[in-house]
Amino acid sequence: MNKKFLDLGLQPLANKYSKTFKKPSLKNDQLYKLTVGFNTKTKLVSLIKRIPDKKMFDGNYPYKSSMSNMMLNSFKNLSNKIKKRFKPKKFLEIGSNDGVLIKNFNTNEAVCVEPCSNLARITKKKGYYTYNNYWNLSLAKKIKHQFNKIDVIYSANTLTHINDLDDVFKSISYLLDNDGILIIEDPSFLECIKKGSYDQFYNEHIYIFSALSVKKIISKFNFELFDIEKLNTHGGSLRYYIKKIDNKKIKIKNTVFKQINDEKKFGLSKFSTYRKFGEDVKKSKINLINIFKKIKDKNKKIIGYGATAKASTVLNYCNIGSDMIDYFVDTTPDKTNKFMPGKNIKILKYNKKLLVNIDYIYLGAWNFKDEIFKKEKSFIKKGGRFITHVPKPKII
Ligand code: JHZ
Repeated sequence: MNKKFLDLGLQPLANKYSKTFKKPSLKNDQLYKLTVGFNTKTKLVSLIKRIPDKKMFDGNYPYKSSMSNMMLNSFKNLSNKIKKRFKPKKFLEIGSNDGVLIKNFNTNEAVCVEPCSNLARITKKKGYYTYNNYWNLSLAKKIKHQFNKIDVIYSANTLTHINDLDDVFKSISYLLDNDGILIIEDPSFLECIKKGSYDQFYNEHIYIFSALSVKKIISKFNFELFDIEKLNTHGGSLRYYIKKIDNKKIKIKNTVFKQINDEKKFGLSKFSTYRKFGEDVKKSKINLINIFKKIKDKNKKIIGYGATAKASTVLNYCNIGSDMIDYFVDTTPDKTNKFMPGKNIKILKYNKKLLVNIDYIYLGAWNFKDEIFKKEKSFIKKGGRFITHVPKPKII
């Protein structure tokens, strides 16, 4: 039932930035085949080969959600909204990262779940009850024992990272109060197709959700969608509001029918749409490589901006290395002075001086384009240009 539609070749683990560069090898299990399939029955898009959790989410996870103003604002607004709309007495976040959302709650009203110990330590230090565990049924039982039921469970960019979705929703159903609310947000597959952002796929993103697929999975656990919000974070995400079917106090909003309708109209129920996306990605690769080659033929200097997991997919799929990109700049301390996964391109700590005498910047963090353009006005003023592959490979 899981029909392959996208082949992104051999890829290293994204988010594994090493201090010294060594070409990853298949033999040492440092490369894996990144292929993506569509399940015609469940409508779920998923990676065909999965990597064990422990290889990805450990005590050295470098990504911190607090690294951008856009995310700080988005989470601040959301916490106000949750407090106003649902008034939770006990709020739980699955995948609390560095506490970017939870810090807007009091320590006695919020509980964190975070498998990466370096991140769990941050929220623990701030006084939040933090379980340094993977999300699963035995953890849900432990939390229930300690706190009884939870009335709002929230998870952003996390559930799509967990292999066993049945266990995910079964555990949530176990812990969530009968009148409780589950809110999840993740990149939208519809936006991914519209934007040609194939780089949403890397080892960590086992699934890319659509409203169609979420509706199907949650129905197995007696849940239903009652509201959907469109977000511009992470290149276009959806925030799904979910309740237990037996809870009749909450009415289902039109946003749910509208999103599902839009997805059906676009063709997200049909394999042919996915197959076409796979073909478009091949063209995107050729066009991006041509842009880089043309620029390099003129001996111009290119650097990368935002050493994202997404950029790792693009560089490895398109085979773009240090012959094209001199270095990446990034604000994340744990990525500094390391190499892009699979490529001998160094990541330097962001500093405006690193943009001087640079002709082109490849936007690794294209999802923060507006924030970056605002920050780099002087680069643009001096004639500097950006390269992106979203929605089509081009120079801006
Ligand atoms: P960003 C990560 O993906 C991994 P990535 C993960 N699997 C996931 O699902 C998503 O996040 C949500 C830097 N930056 O958010 C900071 C600057 O240097 O697109 C980050 O390293 N300067 C959990 O890695 C990177 O860019 C800036 O001005 O694809 C952004 O990474 C800004 C705005 C960002 O996620």
